[in-house]
Amino acid sequence: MNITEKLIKSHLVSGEMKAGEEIGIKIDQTLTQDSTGTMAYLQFESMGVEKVRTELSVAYIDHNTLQSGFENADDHAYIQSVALKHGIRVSKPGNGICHQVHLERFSRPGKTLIGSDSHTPTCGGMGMLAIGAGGLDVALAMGGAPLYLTMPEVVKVELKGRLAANTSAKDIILEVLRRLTVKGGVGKVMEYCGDGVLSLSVPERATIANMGAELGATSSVFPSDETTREFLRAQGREADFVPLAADEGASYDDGITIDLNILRPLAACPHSPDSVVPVSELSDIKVDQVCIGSCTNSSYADMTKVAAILKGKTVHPSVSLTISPGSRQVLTMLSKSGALADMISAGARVLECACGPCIGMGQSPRTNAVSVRTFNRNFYARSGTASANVYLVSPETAAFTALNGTLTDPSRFPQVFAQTPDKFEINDNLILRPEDHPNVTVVRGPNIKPFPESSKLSKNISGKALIVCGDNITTDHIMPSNSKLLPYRSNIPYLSDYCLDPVDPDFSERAKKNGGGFIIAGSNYGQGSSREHAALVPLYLGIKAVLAVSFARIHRSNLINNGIMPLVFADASDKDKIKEGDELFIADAPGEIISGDTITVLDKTNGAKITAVMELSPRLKKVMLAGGMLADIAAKAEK
Ligand code: MIC
Ligand code: SF4
Repeated sequence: MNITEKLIKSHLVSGEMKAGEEIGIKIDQTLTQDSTGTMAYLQFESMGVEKVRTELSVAYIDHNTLQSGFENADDHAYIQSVALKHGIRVSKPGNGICHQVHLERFSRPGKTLIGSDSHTPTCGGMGMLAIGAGGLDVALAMGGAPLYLTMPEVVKVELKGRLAANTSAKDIILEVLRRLTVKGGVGKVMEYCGDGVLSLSVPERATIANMGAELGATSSVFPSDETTREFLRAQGREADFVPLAADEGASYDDGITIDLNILRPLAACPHSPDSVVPVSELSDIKVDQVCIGSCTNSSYADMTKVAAILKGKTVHPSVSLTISPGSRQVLTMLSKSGALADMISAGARVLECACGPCIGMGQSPRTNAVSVRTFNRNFYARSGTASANVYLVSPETAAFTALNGTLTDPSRFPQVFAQTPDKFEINDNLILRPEDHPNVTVVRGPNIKPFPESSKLSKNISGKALIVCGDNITTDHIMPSNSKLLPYRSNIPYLSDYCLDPVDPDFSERAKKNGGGFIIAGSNYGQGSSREHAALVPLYLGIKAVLAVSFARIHRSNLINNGIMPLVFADASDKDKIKEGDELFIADAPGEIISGDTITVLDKTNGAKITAVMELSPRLKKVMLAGGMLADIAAKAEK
């Protein structure tokens, strides 16, 4: 068996391990973050479970840390109290980005983890099966339910040789993205092997596993070896180590090989993580902003490389450089080692340990700016400035770029080395344990609004095609997130005014005027984040189905969980038959779901009969018919 099969087999509770079949796996650990967490906990509360049934559940507060009004602080107070009440640990704001802190303090090889954040696979760098999911799936797992998913195909990614000077783990995953694209990983787990893996530290492996999310992959997995043991020992957690490797001659569904020796620094160009070219081809581009951090590149190792590059120099006059260390552990160690002083002296603006600019919480660049970031997503308008051009690069490329003012290939410079400590600074005093807080009362400020409820699937469904979108529509398009909107993650009515705003600012009004309808889309609809709001808001607007060429995994589950039909064109060219404003009609949707896998959509405006596919397991058919997961649970409870 390969590693993925071993991890799945040891957690399998239902189904057969055949690619494409639905399987259920036991979940050992869960994580939530605050921007998806409020909804997840409201849903968890509605299930009536007293204490979580996982081995470990952690609620992180790391996204909405810009408290420009009472809203974010209300969310924090709600999350902290509701989590402690139900047996969940709380990582307070300032403690760091969920994925970095989880890797440092809680990740354990051989275990399963789901998180209400698409970059949860970061802990795949530690030999975990770590999967991003919608908040409702995480709420269910906290209640002890298995995670149901399609048995993935496993892709062998063989890394050969060693990285050249100032070439980075980030360049490895950018190379994978260049080859496979943002939809190349859908339905797959990327499993890394080869002698090249041996030379990568756990944080480097985590960078690669993190950005596997941009491939659309279910997860990414690394072996657990002596390097893993060393990392755990340095975190004071050697007892958590178990070895994990693929069997000799293990089989895989597909494979690619990357020769690290010839890999050169790469950059993802605007506006997609797969628009990858060598940095050396971009050297004429003048840069206005450089942002270093995010769950992809904010480890102590990354930060010490950046500090070494900046030491004794000054940031270019036209560049604003921000640095957000990934965790308080990283920040404390940078301050003790003097590396922080090197950054500050060079002119870096040091931000708190949080997601920050990655999700547009501050530091939106100026109009038409070029912003170079070590982050994982450069989707259109995500930075908060629609006209900005964002490039994704390694920490080495970012640091040299900040000094030079133009996109700079770091391999032209002498090698800089990361510091790899024998012992990390361990201080978990910002992680609250429920056993220390036995009598908590849940705090609900005025920003906490109930989530919209779905209703039983109607027999006949009619409505207008409200919008016809292109390929690769992200959840950042469907439900934008930035400093102005993130404070309203618990307020679906407010958010509904901004649905699909970057694609068409009139969409929301049109949807409201028509009492809902259909969304028509191209391939990979809903790529990117796990935010359930990209389904909850359309539900609130009365969207009955999304008819697309294909869907991203997490968003498809979120639609089903919320009773919205994810329909796939049987013939992709049929998409061109539907024009915005066409009247669409589905006769006897429940009957069609019960009897098969196809749904006929009639375009009443032009008479076209379009066949759409909706492959659902018997379990999901029930969910769809009931009108969503919570409705299905309620119906079962009534019985
Ligand atoms: C993101 O990077 O897009 C986010 C913000 O972390 C999201 C979660 C969210 O929208 O709250 C994700 O990746 O799932
Ligand atoms: Fe936070 Fe950005 Fe990572 Fe999302 S991708 S978890 S916003 S740092």
